[in-house]
Amino acid sequence: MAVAQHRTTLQEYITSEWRANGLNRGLDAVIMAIAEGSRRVQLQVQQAALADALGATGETNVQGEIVQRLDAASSEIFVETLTGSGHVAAIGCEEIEDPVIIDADAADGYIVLMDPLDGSSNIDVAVSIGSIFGIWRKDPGEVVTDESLLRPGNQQVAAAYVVYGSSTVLVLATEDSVCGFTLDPETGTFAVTHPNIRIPDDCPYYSTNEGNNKVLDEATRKAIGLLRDQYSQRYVGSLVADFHRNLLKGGIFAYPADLNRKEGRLRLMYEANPLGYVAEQAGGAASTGYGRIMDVVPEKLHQRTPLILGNKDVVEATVSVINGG
Ligand code: AHM
Ligand code: MG
Repeated sequence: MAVAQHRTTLQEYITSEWRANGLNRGLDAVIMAIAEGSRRVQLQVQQAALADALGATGETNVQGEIVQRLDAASSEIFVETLTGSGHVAAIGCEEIEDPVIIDADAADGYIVLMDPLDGSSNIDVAVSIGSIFGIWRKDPGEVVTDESLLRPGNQQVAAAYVVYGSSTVLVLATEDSVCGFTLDPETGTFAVTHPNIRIPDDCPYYSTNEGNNKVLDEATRKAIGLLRDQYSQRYVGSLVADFHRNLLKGGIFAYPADLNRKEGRLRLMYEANPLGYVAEQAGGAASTGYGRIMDVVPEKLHQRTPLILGNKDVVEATVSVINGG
């Protein structure tokens, strides 16, 4: 095999590009903690069946959902690596009912909201899953409390997600850029493979759970019908994987409110806000169906939201139809 070219590692990227641009202090340590956690989680994902680590823990989380053993293991790993970064004041996690306050008055401290293992229904069947992180900066002098986690998405300073798929890819969005890094499983390092990600102008795909069609209101059913008429469907059932494909290839993801779930299915703070931030930084858009995701003022850590996410013009057209346009 030909010798691979040297690629900029995540650490080099942060050091050379971010520091030069006046990176928020301490954010580099938080990102490297996410990368280290992801490396460890992907090892567990790869080895889960061999290690008898698949299946459920027997517990349900705060949303009443069955906790898979890898959900719990991933949560523990990221809490450990983020705590070790020395710059995380608090963590909010899908699998943990209350905020985890690490260091309430940490200097250069951050608040991280995470879904440590997204796509739980795909864990046991070797289908792509992922991790999602929204990152907020604690105010100088602020002593973090549980309420401090309830910040709107428009105050995020960065967001990241990781796809554990046929390769492991970490996508990092800051106010400067969106960049993708692929894990080299032999060295355990992430290197730049997708610089300056912009969502393509074309939108070949729509991603939605068609099984929910029967519980949509008339306007939303019409909006989904228009997507069906125009685009090819791709639906993995892991939000991270569906979003990643649509970000690189063009596409729209829709999990709208329905008659049974007026509040939506997905979680605002650690699914919709971070991916909304990535989408917007890459030229896309994220909506509840009624307004911008990142402008929602959160009331609860685990609150749900409808989510329409992807190519800006297609998101806007879909939202318009949902609202009777
Ligand atoms: P999870 O965080 O418990 O894995 O649930 C969220 C997942 C998303 O990854 C995915 O988009 C959605 O649930 C799929 O839901 P459905 O099975 O209703 O289509
Ligand atoms: Mg999830």
